[in-house]
Amino acid sequence: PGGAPADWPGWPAEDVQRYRAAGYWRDELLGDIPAHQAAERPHAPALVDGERRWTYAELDRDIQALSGGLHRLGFRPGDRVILQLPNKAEFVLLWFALHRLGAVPVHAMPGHRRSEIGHLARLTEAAGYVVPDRHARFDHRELAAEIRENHRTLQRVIVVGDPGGHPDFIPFDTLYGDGTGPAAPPSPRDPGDLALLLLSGGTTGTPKLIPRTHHDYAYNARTAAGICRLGPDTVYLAVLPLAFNFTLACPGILGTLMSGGTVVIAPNPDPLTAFGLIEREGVTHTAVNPPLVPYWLSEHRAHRPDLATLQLLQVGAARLPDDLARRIGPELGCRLQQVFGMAEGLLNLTSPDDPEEIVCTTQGRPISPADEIRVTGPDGRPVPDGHTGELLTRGPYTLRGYYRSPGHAATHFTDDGFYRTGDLVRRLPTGHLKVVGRVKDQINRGGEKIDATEVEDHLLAHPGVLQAAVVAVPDPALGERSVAFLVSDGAPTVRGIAAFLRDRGLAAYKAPDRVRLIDRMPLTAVGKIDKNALRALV
Ligand code: J2J
Repeated sequence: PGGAPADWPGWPAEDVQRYRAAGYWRDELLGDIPAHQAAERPHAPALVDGERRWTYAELDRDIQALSGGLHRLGFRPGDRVILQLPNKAEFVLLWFALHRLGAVPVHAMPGHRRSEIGHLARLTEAAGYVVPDRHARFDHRELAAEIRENHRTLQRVIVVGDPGGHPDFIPFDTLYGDGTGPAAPPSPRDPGDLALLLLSGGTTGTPKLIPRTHHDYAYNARTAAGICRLGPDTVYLAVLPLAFNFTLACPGILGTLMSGGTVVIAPNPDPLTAFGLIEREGVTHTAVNPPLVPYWLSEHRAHRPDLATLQLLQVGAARLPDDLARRIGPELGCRLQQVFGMAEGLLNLTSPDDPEEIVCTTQGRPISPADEIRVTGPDGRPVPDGHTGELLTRGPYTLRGYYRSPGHAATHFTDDGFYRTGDLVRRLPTGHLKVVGRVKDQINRGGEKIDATEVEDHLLAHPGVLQAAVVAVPDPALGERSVAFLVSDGAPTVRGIAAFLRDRGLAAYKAPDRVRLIDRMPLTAVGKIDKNALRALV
């Protein structure tokens, strides 16, 4: 059902054979990882969330019980289930329980609202939706009720916490039953089947979904874990959202659990929360985005926490300024690793063996020898090393097309299957990449991606707005911020626009940070809105 080949283009047969023969793709299902580890090291610590702790045996037992509960509720292999949870152990438990059953988690971010979730529900025909009761002063049960009302396929809502005034919502805790019931029948899925759906940052108006398979995703996590030298002694602190590809699999939670290490969940990204957990749990590895780095440095100076166990701080999702990068080692006493990744696949890491200069000034190199890289100029032809061009890539864990979206094949992929990243890079002779810009119409707001077209389409629905263009402008704290240029017969304000977009169900982080009214849009020679000219106005 979910993995019907018509829903997404897989890899061509000869590549499948090549990736298998090379040992990149193995016959492993993501849902089997906890059971394998439980057999090997039952009493080793696997997961920590606040005062709650699981050994591998306990983790496996709970996942089995949950999978049985999901099965009794009627979830079946191939069913898509939208998972929208903040940083809590339940995310990890449910993610594996869905895989154990053969169901397909659809990753939503905690900040997503009616517009994004409705789109996911429609596109995936999801059978279920998992939410917290309340999070960040928002009642997710109300959103869930509205989504279910409007999507007939979506019958079951699972609530982590109190289902409130919704008697037919299923409290997460009841999925365990009495803990002795049968697990779901073993997943009948193939490692090449669709395993999960990740949201793309998007550049085409509506968010696109990225199909990831069991063997490609496991390969991604295992390879990253090898480069980061994870092992049974690793203690990984999950600071960024668990649903983020970076936190989950680069190497993140998945790489740590595959290595027999311990995952510790940070309930929020506050540096003092992280420092407390690093000291208490002996954290060895963690990952943050560039806007968090100055806070880590200043709070470290102010509070002098003992970070002696911390070996590696990964930083990625947006460009880390070189000067900031250089301060991390000396001030925090750990190694920096730059991470340039994308939910679509390709992952670049600096290595612990790279010289300091490379670690501080590049965004790493591809993790797999089978990652193919092309850097092309405006004419589509490869540029020499050291010159700027668009990054194109193909490989054993990079998608060949979006989910249920054949229309995007021509714009986002070459005829021979390379994915156009939309990122402008320079490649050094060592293979390391420097990210120097972007050709895609996107704002990278401190690591959160905003699709300009998506926001513009919503703005044009405003009765007072005649024309709209959203552009990125530099920002000292976030790297970039969004500015909406509007041609309007009214006087819309930032707050008014934010309220309008919120009412339309758009996630709050997509609302423009600034609004500027102009008389008419500057146009390019072919009559399109000239965004370079707009940026120059700021
Ligand atoms: C500049 N731009 C970067 C970096 C990502 C690991 C890390 C990050 C992501 C991620 C991820 C960048 N410097 N170091 O999935 O597994 C921008 C690029 C890229 C886009 C992808 C992972 N690291 N970027 O950020 O799917 O523009 O994934 O194409 O959210 O983020 O965004 P996303």
